[in-house]
Amino acid sequence: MIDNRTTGGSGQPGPATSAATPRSQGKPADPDPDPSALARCTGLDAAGFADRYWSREPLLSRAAGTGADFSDLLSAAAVDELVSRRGMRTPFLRMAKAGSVLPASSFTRSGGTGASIGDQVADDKVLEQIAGGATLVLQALHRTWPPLVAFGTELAAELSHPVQINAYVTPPESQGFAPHYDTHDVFVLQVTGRKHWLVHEPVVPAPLPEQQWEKHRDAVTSRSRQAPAIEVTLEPGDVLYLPRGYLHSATALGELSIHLTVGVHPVTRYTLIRELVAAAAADPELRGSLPMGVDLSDPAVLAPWLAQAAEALTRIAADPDHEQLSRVAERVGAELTRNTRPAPIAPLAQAALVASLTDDTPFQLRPGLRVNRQREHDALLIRFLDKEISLPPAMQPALELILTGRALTAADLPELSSEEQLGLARRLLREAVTVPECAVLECAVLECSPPEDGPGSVPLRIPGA
Ligand SMILES: O=C(O)CCC(=O)C(=O)O
Repeated sequence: MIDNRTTGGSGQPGPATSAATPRSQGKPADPDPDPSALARCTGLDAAGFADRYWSREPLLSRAAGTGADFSDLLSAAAVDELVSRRGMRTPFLRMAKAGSVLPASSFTRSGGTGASIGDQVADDKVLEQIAGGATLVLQALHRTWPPLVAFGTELAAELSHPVQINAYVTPPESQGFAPHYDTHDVFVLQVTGRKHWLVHEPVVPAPLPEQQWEKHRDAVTSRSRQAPAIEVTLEPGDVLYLPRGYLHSATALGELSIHLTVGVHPVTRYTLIRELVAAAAADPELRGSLPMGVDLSDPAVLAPWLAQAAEALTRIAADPDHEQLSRVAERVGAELTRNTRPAPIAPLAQAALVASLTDDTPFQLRPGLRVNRQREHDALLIRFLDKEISLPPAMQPALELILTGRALTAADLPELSSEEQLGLARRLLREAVTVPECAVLECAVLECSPPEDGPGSVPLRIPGA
């Protein structure tokens, strides 16, 4: 039964139950003809979403209130193309039916001569499985489907946490997955058709990646038999935000349903503790041995030593100039770099541009690229992705200007001769630190934080967010 409260009646965004709060609690985003990715997901400005909902409360945003429409991001025709013409392989796709995941052999086979690897999608088998009621999941579309590559890059920059995007394609009157929770937050974007969702309160609030639902199967099953916290039918353009841990399951209604699930993998306080402890290995005091001749399994014996170790960690954490604290920040930055994909580049177009570059060719920082710069032994070290390059320190002002994300030409680069300007512009294009101005990815221009002295990452944000 559908809880009528969940439909919002007036079509205004509103709570499904007390657990899903109305958008009116935050500041509605200005009616913007070109809303940001986050505003499309929430109908709110970034501050309104951050203050009230982020990582805290479910949020239901109705298309009737936000005017959202996601048909530019994916369509049934796009799913057909992905399944039949792109040679997709597992684990980029999965299928599930009535709560069970199907074996890959039931929807894959070899692609024949010249493409014989056996785990490629078999379009005819997918057709058969969908006709039999199975749900198709296309995974990691933020990597492979251009509109979602752009959307995912923009959203990750706005949230400053990594995102992934999967699509769920469910035939009428069918359910793919059993009730479960995810260890990442989700924005569920209904693209086409209608899907009925049941959501239950977490059995493990804010679970970490190592706290998967399968380890709590009995608790999940028993909670999912209770009355749901939220019961809602999503229609095209509706979005449901669920912080990690909320149990969910969904059934397509009378027509084919396609939804996108944007998973947000947050950096957590636990990440900080983990990295703080890792950085503490550099501290000789914290490497010290515990006393001999005592029972180290006795809590009473351990207590003062534990208090002392915790105090040393607190000292590190409380001192903004502490060397170990910079190390924690570096390690968090490295994790974000590993998990966040910058905008794609076009290697051939980029190489052609390097060859033809003049002092008035516009270029910009590659959107979504995290860049760490550091002065070391009279060199300026630039770290990004898994690469490191070294530049003469005199190029720092020019580099800082590039890191602002603005569109520039070589002639704009300060404090360099025209030969050095062209040399730096060519080098950064060849290293894929910069790209032709918005030629590769249609996206918002990203701004960087003001330059700092010493080591520092460049947190990217959307102007005005
Ligand atoms: O549609 C389904 O069966 C489940 C969807 C889901 O778990 C998700 O979108 O995260």
